[in-house]
Amino acid sequence: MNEERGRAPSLPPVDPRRTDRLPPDVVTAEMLAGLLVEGDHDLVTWALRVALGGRTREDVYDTLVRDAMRLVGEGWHEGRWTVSEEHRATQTLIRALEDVAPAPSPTDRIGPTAVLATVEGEQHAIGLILLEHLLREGGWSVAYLGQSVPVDDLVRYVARERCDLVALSAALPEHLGEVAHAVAALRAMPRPPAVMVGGRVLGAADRAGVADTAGASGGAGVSAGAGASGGAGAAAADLGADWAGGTLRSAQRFAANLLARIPPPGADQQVRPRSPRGTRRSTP
Ligand code: B12
Repeated sequence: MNEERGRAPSLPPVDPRRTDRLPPDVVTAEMLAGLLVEGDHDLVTWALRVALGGRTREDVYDTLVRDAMRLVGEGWHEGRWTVSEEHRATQTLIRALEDVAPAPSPTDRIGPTAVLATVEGEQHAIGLILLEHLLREGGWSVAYLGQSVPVDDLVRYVARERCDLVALSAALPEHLGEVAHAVAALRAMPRPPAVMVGGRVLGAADRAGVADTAGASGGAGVSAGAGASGGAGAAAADLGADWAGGTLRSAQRFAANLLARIPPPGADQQVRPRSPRGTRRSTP
């Protein structure tokens, strides 16, 4: 039928509710990018579930999801896909990620708090959504503030909520100055949180280098990993953060080491509201 109308069938018939008996590498970045640009929510969720069924979450996020969005960006940059198609891909990914997010657990309410934000002007925030999933699985209570948070406001929030970790993300080099400003303001607080910085601007060269370095020395107050990835690493070191790098894999180890050092909650620990789900569907 499709051929008669001149349209090639793009996929074998699949039931998006079933992900069993499929090897995870069936899903490629090219396939995922195509599904994202089509805005096919069900099949994007299916593809992510298949991949997550056989690979670690950090691996799927650091490679498959990142590479698929890189392909979306290239298609947009080269004029093969329109701005609307890029936006649809972005929104489809954000929605599908809600479907594959880790199930709520008690630590969502009582774990130490990590705050995730981009600095003022920076709109690229999908990396932080991915990081939220990993931190929640690792025992953190996560406050995802999203895009473009003014530094003064961020500092007030961190003080009021007594947060232990702040993660900032940046994709564009022109925002590194604001990131450095945010890091300095956070470190000057009476009860400073650990600060980690990541994002596209820090490159992907650390897929090998930073991961190893962070594993060896990651922990609160340690500049782990920044030096290992050449130019991007040097820029990261200049930011003054406790940790800086380009992959979730290596950040996860830093966060786990930090968590292990935070004393368990006392009897007076307050149960916090869980981050609302389903609120990220539009870009403010
Ligand atoms: C989606 C997208 C957008 C969306 C973002 C929506 C959103 N809610 O996030 C919108 C439409 C808003 C957007 C806007 C723009 N964009 Co844009 N965008 C992209 C695109 C296609 C995908 C980004 C993405 O989500 N990638 C997927 C995630 C998973 O990858 P990631 O961010 O790198 O995150 C990974 C790591 O970096 C890490 N990570 C990320 N953050 C953190 C944080 C911590 C703490 C840690 C540990 C790790 C970590 O984890 C992730 C997994 O490994 C990229 C293309 C690309 N190559 O990435 C262009 C791209 C980044 N955009 C680009 C541009 C030019 C723009 C605009 C200037 C376009 C314009 N003219 O308006 C604006 C700038 C907006 C602004 N002021 O910030 C360029 C940047 C070029 C450059 N200078 O480097 C790119 C590369 C496209 C291109 N090829 O030209 N964009």
